[in-house]
Amino acid sequence: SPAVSVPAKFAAGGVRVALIRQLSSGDYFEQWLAGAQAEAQALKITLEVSSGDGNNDKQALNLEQAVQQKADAIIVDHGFADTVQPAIKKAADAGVPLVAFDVDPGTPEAVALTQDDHQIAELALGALKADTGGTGDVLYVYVSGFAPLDRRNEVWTQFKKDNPGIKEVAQIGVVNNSTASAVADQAKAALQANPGVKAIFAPYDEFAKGAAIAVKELGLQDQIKIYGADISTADIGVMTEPNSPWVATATTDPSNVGRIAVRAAALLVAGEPVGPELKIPPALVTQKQLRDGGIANIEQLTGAVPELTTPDVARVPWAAQ
Ligand code: SR1
Repeated sequence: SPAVSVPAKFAAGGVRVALIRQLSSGDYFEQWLAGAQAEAQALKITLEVSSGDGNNDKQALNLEQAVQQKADAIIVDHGFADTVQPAIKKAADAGVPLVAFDVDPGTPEAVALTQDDHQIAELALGALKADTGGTGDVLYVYVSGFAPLDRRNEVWTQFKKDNPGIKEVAQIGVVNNSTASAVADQAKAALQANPGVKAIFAPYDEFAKGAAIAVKELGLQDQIKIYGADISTADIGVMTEPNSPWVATATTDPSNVGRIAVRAAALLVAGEPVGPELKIPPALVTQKQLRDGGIANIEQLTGAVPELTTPDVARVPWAAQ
């Protein structure tokens, strides 16, 4: 049974949390939202969701509206520092509790929630190094400005210095409402221009999916392997299909991270302590592990890799265990 009684405002179902998103399309963001919604329902929180759909000014406006509408707490999900930080500051000045996921809030008053992006890149690149022996032409997929991708890029930059046999022959990347197909088009062109590529570092699942489409369409599955980030049931399908080039991904459980964001917001509303930073560790998931384990979906994966579930992070003391 719960360690403390349910705060009255939660018991009455009177808590409103605004979730202010930069992006909403794609497996990662859909799973994250599903987790946030499930946790909100469990805690009797009304989650008011908006998305900028890639329009950063729209996201900032949504954030300002949430302050005006007196949300009990605000979760900012992704975004660019220059557009969201002024609105985050207004929210903090108004005393609204804040959780910032995958964006630098620019103020210590907001809880900064991240996945361990450095470890995500290190795990994926460790697999790439093991398979390539630390030499060979590599295609890199990256878009700057997204905090998690920028952190993964720091690791890639150091990795290239530490492994001079690795040559980045091209960098591609786009983030939009159809990232995978846009990256597939770019990857096809890059691979045709660089016929010696033997690995693709694509640390976002939409990037990895796009890269896999390109490799398959060019018939290069025997030559090129893909090292990605993130996971979904659809991604597991891509990784395990016959002759798939996507051999490893470093990932959290996205829905678990969405749950944590809502728990952290709930704790702030209740005046309970939450660390200034919450960093969720990833695990490396390989194609071999998925195939050998007969793992076909996220539920089976989290059963096989229980560390992807982190119930002690931002645990809510009044919630049923
Ligand atoms: C466009 S940023 C995409 C990344 O955000 C989250 O951190 C996911 O891990 C994804 O790779």
